[in-house]
Amino acid sequence: MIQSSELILNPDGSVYHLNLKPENIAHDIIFVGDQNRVEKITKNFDLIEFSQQKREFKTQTGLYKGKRITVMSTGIGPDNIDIVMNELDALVNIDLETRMPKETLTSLNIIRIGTSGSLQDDIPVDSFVMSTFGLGLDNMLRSYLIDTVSNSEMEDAFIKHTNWDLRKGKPYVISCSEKLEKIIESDKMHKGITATAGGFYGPQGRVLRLNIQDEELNSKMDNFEFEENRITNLEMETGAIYGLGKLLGHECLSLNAIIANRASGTFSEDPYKAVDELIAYTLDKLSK
Ligand code: R1P
Repeated sequence: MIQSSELILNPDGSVYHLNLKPENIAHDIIFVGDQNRVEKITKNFDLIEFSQQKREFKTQTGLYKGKRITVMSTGIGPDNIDIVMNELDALVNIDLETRMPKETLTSLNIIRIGTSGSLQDDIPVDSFVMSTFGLGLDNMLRSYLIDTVSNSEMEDAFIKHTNWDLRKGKPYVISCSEKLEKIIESDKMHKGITATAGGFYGPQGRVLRLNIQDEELNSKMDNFEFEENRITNLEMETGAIYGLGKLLGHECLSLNAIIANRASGTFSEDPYKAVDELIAYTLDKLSK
């Protein structure tokens, strides 16, 4: 039995941070970072059956062309993903009354619709990237036993190529769901490795007033290649979603609207339009 200090439930029986009960979520789930992006998706729904918000975690469940979908904001960063993935998994795979893991496990389909900065000149602002791998630079996942799900060869190649300082922790590499990749892919999507940083400024090579440990890191990431995979973009959630998804048995795919190009130093003139187009693209693919 899982103790109440470990799996915390609210007085109404909902999970602690997400404030959700098992019946509130669909098996197809869309993650967004920004809570204001949830309704940009659900305004396209035929109906919304459930809405909830606690802190940055806003959830709506409804029907899109007859398909039940939950849309949820995760907020920013891998630490939030730890909360969201564990509590979502608890909703389907732990009996919240007996506090025992279920014998028959449920696998959720989880798609992130995020924003991101491209590292490559040929992936311009307003384009879309599908993350075939998540490269976690953030360390969150290293609290779990990840050897069975991580790609240690690519990790080692990345560490060598960038001369990575292991005092910052050890990068990890996790692949996307091939099942979801097949459903969502098309010519419109760039594909590549998405690097996930544990912060927005120094951890992504941005210098305002502080010196950073490795000023060359972005350009070294830009020319990293492993078995014809290159690093396309940099954001803050994908590696953590892929890692916890693989460990817990869920299918996960991360899609990003490119709103900044770090190689050329440009930013989208209309980032909301790029996100709206990625939302329309994803809903269309999911409803087929
Ligand atoms: C940083 O501004 C945030 O934007 C990106 C990053 O991953 C980080 O969460 O994604 P979202 O727009 O989905 O939040």
